[in-house]
Parts: sequence; C-alpha cells; structure tokens
Amino acid sequence: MPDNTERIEINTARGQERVPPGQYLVGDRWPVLTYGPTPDPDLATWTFSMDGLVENAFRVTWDEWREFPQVEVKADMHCVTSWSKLDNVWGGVPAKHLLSLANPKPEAEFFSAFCEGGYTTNLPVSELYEDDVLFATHHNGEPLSVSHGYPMRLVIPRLYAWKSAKWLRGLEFLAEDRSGFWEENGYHAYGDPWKEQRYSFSF
Ligand SMILES: Nc1nc2c(c(=O)[nH]1)N[C@H]1C(S)=C(S)[C@@H](COP(=O)(O)O)O[C@H]1N2
Ligand SMILES: [Mo]
Repeated sequence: MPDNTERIEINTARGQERVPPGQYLVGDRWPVLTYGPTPDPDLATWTFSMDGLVENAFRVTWDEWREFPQVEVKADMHCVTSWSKLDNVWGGVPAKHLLSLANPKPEAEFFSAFCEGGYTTNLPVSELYEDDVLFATHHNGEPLSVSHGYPMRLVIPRLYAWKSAKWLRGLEFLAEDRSGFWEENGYHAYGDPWKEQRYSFSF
C-alpha cells in the first residue's frame, strides 16, 4: 500500500534552549496526567463532530475517520506540572484537513474542545491553523493507549499539554471565548511554555 503520510518535524524550542524554563525531562518515561476517571471508549459508537459557527457542521464515525489523510509530527511535549518529554512522533489527521471540511465562519474566533468524560479546553481558532496541530491516533508508531487518549486526542505541541485534549469527541466554534476545565480552575487561557503561562493568577 502506498504510504501517503506527510511528515513534519517541529522545533518547539525557541532560540538556543531546547527545554522551556522550569521544566525537567522524563526521558523514555511517559507520565499519565488525567483529571478524574479514564473513559472506556467504544469504536462502534464513537463519533467526532465539528459544529457551532462553521459553514459545514459534520459528524463522522470511526470508519469514516480512518479514511482521512494522515500526517506525522515530531515534537516535544510540555506539561504545566513541569515534566517535558522530547521527540514524540505523533500520527493522525492534520487539523487543516478538518478545518477545510468544516470551514469555520469569520466570526468563529474561539473553539472549545470536548472529550468523552466531560473534559474541555479552549483556544483561539487561529491556533488550529498551525502546521503542527493534529488529531492523533498514534504515538511513536503505536496506537495510543487508553490512558493516553485512545482512540484519538488533540495535539497542540507548542502549548502546555493540558490543551492537548485526550479522548477528543469534537470541537465547537464560538464567537466568544469559553473557559475549559483547567482554564476555569486557574490555568492560563493560552499556555505558552516559553512564557511560563501556567496560571491566570500570580502567587
Ligand atoms: N480528556 C482529558 N484530556 C487531557 C487531560 C485530562 O485530564 N482529560 N489532561 C491534560 C493534561 S494536564 C496533560 S499534561 C496531558 C497529558 O497527556 P498524557 O496523559 O498522555 O501524558 O493531557 C491533557 N489532556
Ligand atoms: Mo498537564
């Protein structure tokens, strides 16, 4: 079978430094960070939807999802609790493909990502148009384990990893920003690791 996977290597480092301030490396370990119980996703009933302020709202099943074009993105991962994991190879569907299907309206400035289990996170829609953003089903060549987001998670490598929603089931496009789970609980609205945008308050 021809391999049409597009491959992108992203340097999440800024300037000389590889690791953002206040972060330590976990090496080959991959910690699990989940708030609350881990869901038990069922591919037979799984759907992914894009709705709200889009020209073409859609909902796809797992079989339809598997037909989408694939991308591989190599990038570092930075958790706000201070661990970083370097050189992750994520495989999945490029965000740009889903955006071209849904076609967000000009007034759609923000999105809210929602997950099985109820977790949410929010960002400006412009973040989704970056080349390194993908909807990942694979990590280092293996399907994601349930604890890391099986069957599919968002990956936004340039921001703290709480934005990379696991067990993702859809995006809703909005005119006004709407805080997600951690943003509601004091995390920063944007979360740039290089600016240490960890919390929305200062101690
Ligand atoms: N649905 C969901 N997604 C989530 C979380 C969560 O609790 N629920 N935790 C976030 C946080 S804080 C981090 S650091 C990363 C961790 O991903 P990992 O558990 O695969 O390392 O997932 C993010 N995505
Ligand atoms: Mo995190």
